[in-house]
Amino acid sequence: MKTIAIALTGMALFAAAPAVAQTNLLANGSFESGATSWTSAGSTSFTTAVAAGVSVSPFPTSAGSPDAAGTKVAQLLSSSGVTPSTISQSISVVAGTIYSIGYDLVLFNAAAAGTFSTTVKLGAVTLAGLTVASGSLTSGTWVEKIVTFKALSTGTQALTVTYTPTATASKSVAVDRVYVQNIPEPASALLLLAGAAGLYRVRRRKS
Ligand SMILES: [Ca+2]
Repeated sequence: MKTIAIALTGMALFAAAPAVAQTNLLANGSFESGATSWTSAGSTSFTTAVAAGVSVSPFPTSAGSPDAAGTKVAQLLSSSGVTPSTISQSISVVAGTIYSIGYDLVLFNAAAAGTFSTTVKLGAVTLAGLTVASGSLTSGTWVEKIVTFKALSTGTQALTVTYTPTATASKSVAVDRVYVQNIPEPASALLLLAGAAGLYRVRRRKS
């Protein structure tokens, strides 16, 4: 009976805890399902990293993304002039909640003329810490960008990654592991730990 009680306690704690951390609020944030769940404009391609002429590894080891790198990326190109290319996906955010938002990107087609900048917006807000200029990138080396963001209103917001080239044959970028995750409040994290401890004790008793 005692074992069952502990198990139920553990489950109750898990159930009481809010959204589990390390879950990406974006679907298909690593583009392993191609364009699924994303809206795109301009010149974009959802393809293998090999086709983009870059390697998918090594990624930064301090990655904040919950998604595996996999084999596919989103390429943002400039083959239709200097029109910006965008990928975007809508998510629900809650006022007062703090989110961790980030992505990985890599420069390819480095020999091309021109430059680009890549920016990320949530709704109408530009997430300044996620802006990358091509001049700061080394071809073939993945860079990870992360910011924290506190939502000021509740509702649906589009997360948009925009690539803005300065020339038709501009250097291009591949993007991977785009994510938005809740940062759990300390109380939530403690509840999760307590739940995990309860389950661990049950397993110990059964073995
Ligand atoms: Ca991927």
